Amino acid sequence: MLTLYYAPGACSMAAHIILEESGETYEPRKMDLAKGEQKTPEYMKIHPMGRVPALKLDDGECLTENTAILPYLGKRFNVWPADLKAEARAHSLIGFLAASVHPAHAHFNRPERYATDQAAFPAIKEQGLKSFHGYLKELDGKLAGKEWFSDKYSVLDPYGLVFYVWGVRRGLPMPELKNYTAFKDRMAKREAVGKVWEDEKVSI
Ligand SMILES: N[C@@H](CCC(=O)N[C@@H](CS)C(=O)NCC(=O)O)C(=O)O
Repeated sequence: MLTLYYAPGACSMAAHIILEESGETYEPRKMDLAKGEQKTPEYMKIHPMGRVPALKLDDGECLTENTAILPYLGKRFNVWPADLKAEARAHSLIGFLAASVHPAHAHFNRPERYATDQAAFPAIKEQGLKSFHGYLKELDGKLAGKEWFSDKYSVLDPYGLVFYVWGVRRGLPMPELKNYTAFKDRMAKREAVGKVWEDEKVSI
């Protein structure tokens, strides 16, 4: 059985939604990041960086990083593009979300990762939020005339949804992003998304 280590409202929400939609029985292990549960020696054996998500596989091996976990779940549960080029595009989007969009947000949320001098924090936060907002606009553009990020529903969609939620949480003018907002509305109608949002106390 798969075990998902996740935290409310975190980027692990993508894997959480996919597992809920899979219909397969899995073990959800909720972590309290504010209490530092991700930094306990026990958890650091599962995820050496002390982050979520982590996915424990049926044989006990642990996968970390959305860039690995999401393709794994997508292929296992048939929510991954089959076509060679579409698959390459999926990797491209996951890379963009994990390596650009998420770190931009981290500059706002975790400035202490980027400077020891606290006086630098306001500038780091301001630029991080600005970059994050710019990336959200790019995501809005990618959804123009499309229902989902790929040709059909895939793991890209729950992952894309995470950053919409964060945009709302940061008070960005998300309704201005028409395609992204319509996408969020489509996602919100999915039963598993409602279930996960209830569990993770997401209200947007
Ligand atoms: N590159 C990682 C990022 C994981 C990550 O930063 N997770 C955050 C939550 S969104 C976390 O666990 N933060 C806890 C901490 O930094 O202490 C991935 O995509 O899996």
